[in-house]
Amino acid sequence: MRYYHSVCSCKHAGAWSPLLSLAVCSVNLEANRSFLTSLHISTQKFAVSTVPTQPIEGQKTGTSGLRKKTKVFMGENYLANWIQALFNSLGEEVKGKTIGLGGDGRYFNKEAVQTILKIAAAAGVKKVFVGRDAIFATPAMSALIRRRSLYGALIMSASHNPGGPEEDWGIKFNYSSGEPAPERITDAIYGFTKNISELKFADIPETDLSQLGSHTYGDFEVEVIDPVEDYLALLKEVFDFDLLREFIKRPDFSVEFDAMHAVTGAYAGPILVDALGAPGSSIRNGTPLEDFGGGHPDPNLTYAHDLVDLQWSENAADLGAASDGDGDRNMILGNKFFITPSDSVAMIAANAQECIPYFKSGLKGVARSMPTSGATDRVAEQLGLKCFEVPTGWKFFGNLMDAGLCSICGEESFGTGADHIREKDGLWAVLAWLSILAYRNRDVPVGGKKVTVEDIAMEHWAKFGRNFFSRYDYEGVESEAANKMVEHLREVMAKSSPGTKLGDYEVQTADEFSYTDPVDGSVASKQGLRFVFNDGSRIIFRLSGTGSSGATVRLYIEQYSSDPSTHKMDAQEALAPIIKLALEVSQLTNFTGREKPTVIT
Ligand code: G16
Repeated sequence: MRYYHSVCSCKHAGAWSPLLSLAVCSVNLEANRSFLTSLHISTQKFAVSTVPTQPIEGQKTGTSGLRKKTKVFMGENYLANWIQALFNSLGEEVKGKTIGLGGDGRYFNKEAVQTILKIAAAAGVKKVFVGRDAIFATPAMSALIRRRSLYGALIMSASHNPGGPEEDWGIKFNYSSGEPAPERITDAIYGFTKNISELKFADIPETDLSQLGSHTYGDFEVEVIDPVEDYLALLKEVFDFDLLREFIKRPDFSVEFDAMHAVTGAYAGPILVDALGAPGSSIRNGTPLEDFGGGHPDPNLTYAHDLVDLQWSENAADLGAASDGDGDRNMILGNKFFITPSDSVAMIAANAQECIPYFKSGLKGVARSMPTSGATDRVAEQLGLKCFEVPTGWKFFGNLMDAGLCSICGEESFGTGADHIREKDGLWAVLAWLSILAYRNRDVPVGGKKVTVEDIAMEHWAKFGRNFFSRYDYEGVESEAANKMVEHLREVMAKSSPGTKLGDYEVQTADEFSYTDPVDGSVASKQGLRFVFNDGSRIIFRLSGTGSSGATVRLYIEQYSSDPSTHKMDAQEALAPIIKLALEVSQLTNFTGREKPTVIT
C-alpha cells in the first residue's frame, strides 16, 4: 500500500479550520490506525501524518541525481524515502522557502509531484512553483531558480534514459545557484536514506497541474506556472533574437529540430517557431510523451537516427539539432556533417564574443570535463583564457561559474552550456550555433554561397588543429565484469611509468583522475582511468554514473592532428590504431564478452 492510500484525501483540506479537517480525516485514519504513528495539526494549519518507514538500499545519487527503473521508484516508500531524506538533510534551512518542481514529462512524473508536494509542505516549505502538467526542462528549471531567487528545485527526470513503466525514472535536487546539488548535499541525502525511520506528509489534496494558477493549503502555496516563460525571457537576454529571426526567415536557410518526443517539445514551438519564426514543420517529434514514443531520447548518432538519416539525405537542413529527455543535451549536425560535442564547445567558445551578445565583453574562462577532448584548451590558449578540467558531471562547473572563472563549458556527453544558468542547455546550444551561422552569413546575399556548419568546422580545425575524438559505450555490462576490468587497468597503470611504451605510444602519465575544486578545495577522486601519451593522445576508461542497472563502460579516445591534410578524415579511421591499443590494453572483450560497443560517438 502506498502512503497516500492511508492518509486522508479529504476534499476539505486546504479550506479549513484545522479541527474540521482533523475531524473529517479521522474517518479514514481510523481504518489505518496501525499504519500511522501520529497525526497532528502543524503550525502550517494543515494536518501532518507521520508514517513509519525503513531504509531502502541503493539510494545513492549518481552522476546526476538518483536514477532507477520506474517500477523501483513506484515501490512502497521508495520515492518518499529519498524525498524525505532530502528534506531532512536540508533541515531548518528550507523552512519558509520557495522551491521549484517539474520534470521531463515521463511516466510517473505526475503521480510523483503529488507525493513531493505533500512531503515538501510537511517539511515547512512555503511555496512550490510547479510547471504546468509537471513539465520543466532541466535548463529552464535552472533559469527559474536564478531568476526567481528560489531556494532550489526538484527535477524529475532520468535524462536521456528511456521512460515508461518498464524503463527509467529519476530525480535530482538543484541548489540555489541553479546547479545540481554538490556532493556535500547528495552525500548528506544518502546518509539520511540509510537511517530513515519515518515519513511526514501534509494532508493536502492533490493539486490540479493542468491549469495555471495558485492553490493555497493553509500556509503552503502551490503555483502552477508556464514552464517556458522565464527561460525564454533569459534566452532573449543572451542572444540577438532580431538577428536570428532575420536569418531563420531566409528562403535559402533551413533548420530541423528533433525534440525526440521529450521535454523540448514543449519549448521548441514557443521558442523556435513563435519567437524566432521557424516553420512549424521544422520541429520533429515535438509532442512530449510519457514514454518518448518508445524511443531512447538521447541525441546521438545512434538514437537520433531519424534526424541523422535526414541530414545524410538530399533533404538535409542547413542545421540539424536534437535534444534529450530533459532538454539539457544537444546534438549539432550540418549537411552530412557531425559536430562532436567536444568540438561544439570549442567552436562556440571561439566564436562567442563576436556572435553572441551575452559574451560581447569576452569570456571569463572556459572548462571541460576530463574525458572531453582538448579542443577547448587550444581555443583557450589562443584567447589567453584559463581552461579548467573537471570530473564528469555538470555539478563541477557550478563553483567555477559562481566564482566568475568560467563563461562557457562543455562535455563530450552532448552537454554544452554557459554561465547564464548552472546546467547544460540543449536549446542554448542550438541558438548558439544559429547565432554563429547568422553572424557569419550576415553579408551573404540570399542565394549566395552560404557559410555552412562544415565550413565553420574546417576553418576552426585549420586554425586550431583537430582533436579527433570518439567514445565507445558498452551498455548493460555485468557490474562484476566491469569492476574486474577496472582492477586490471589499475594494475596496467601501476606498471606504466612515464616513458613506458604501450604499442607505438609512449606514456606521459597513467593515472586515476582526481580533482581539487579551486574554489572550495573539495576533492573528487577516482574520476576515470587515463593513459596520456607523449604526442597528446589519450585513452580514458570510466564507468557511467547515470545508468539504472548493471554497468556501462565508457571508452574515450583522443588524438590531435595539426596537419590540415588529415582534417577531413573520418574519426574512426584516424583513431583506428589507438582504439585497437585501448581494447588490447583493457582486454575489454575478455572481461565483458563484448565484441562491439552499443553506441559509438
Ligand atoms: C549527466 C551529467 C553530465 C554527464 C553525463 C554522463 O548528464 O549531468 O555531466 O556527463 O551525465 O555521465 P555518465 O558518463 O556518468 O553516464 P545527463 O544528461 O544524463 O543528466
